[in-house]
Amino acid sequence: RMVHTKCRATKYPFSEVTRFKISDEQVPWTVCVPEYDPPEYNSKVLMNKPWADPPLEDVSFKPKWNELDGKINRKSHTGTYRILNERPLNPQGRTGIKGRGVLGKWGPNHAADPILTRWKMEQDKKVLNTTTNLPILQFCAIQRKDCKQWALPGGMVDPGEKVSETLQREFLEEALNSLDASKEQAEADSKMVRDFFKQGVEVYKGYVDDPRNTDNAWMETVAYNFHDEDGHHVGKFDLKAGDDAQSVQWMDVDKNIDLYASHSNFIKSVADRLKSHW
Ligand code: RP5
Ligand code: MG
Ligand code: MG
Repeated sequence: RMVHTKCRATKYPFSEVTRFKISDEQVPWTVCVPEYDPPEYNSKVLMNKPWADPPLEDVSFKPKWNELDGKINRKSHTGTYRILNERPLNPQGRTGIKGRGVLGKWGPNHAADPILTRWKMEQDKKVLNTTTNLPILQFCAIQRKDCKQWALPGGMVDPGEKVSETLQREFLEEALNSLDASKEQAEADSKMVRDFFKQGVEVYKGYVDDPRNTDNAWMETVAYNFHDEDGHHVGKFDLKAGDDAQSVQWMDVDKNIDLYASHSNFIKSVADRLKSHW
């Protein structure tokens, strides 16, 4: 298993907080690091937000760790996480910062990522990479408004929501701008998406190396591939960025693409599965 790196970058996102520096070897909790003294950061943005947990000190807050807590899923895809001093511990190890940063939930924060793919075509033929001689896959990428990085059009699973619903909703919001579309357009798009998303394949379920992760709060996701083999379905959609996305495009799949968090690892699984150029 690879050690997380994106959530150890010096500066914590949307803050002036500097993470405590640790080496790769010092990441696992099982390795003793007596000098480890990370700063605590809890963003004020989370105060009184209905989608966010209360502060841990709040006496009325009694989270059920490692369980389905009402409508909030506090179970981890990675197995049972540890609780130390009444705080959930990041299953991947140290991040150089404690608290929950800007994440809404203590412990796992569940997301879902749709990976829509089609073949790169020219004059009705698949385009091959000149080095590997393998067909080039394209995936639907969005540019995040928050950090300007390219990413999958994923998002958080709402309390009580099914992952299959999150995948469709986030794709509609971020890549088809459903929140600003006319009622007619939004209905037509959601019907197309509902039909096309029937044939999804799970390619990843687990921890995400997200820059927002902390020692006590982290992202997890379920990523599904929805592949348009003949390019006649989503491959033809009129993409339009919306909500958290400022741009959207079909991006060529290649090992050198620099994506948000660990998204390129998920895309690699799709490239393997469809035997495309990587
Ligand atoms: C990543 O953050 C997940 O893989 C998903 O793409 C995303 C969800 O967060 P928001 O897009 O809602 O900020 O860790
Ligand atoms: Mg979103
Ligand atoms: Mg999003």
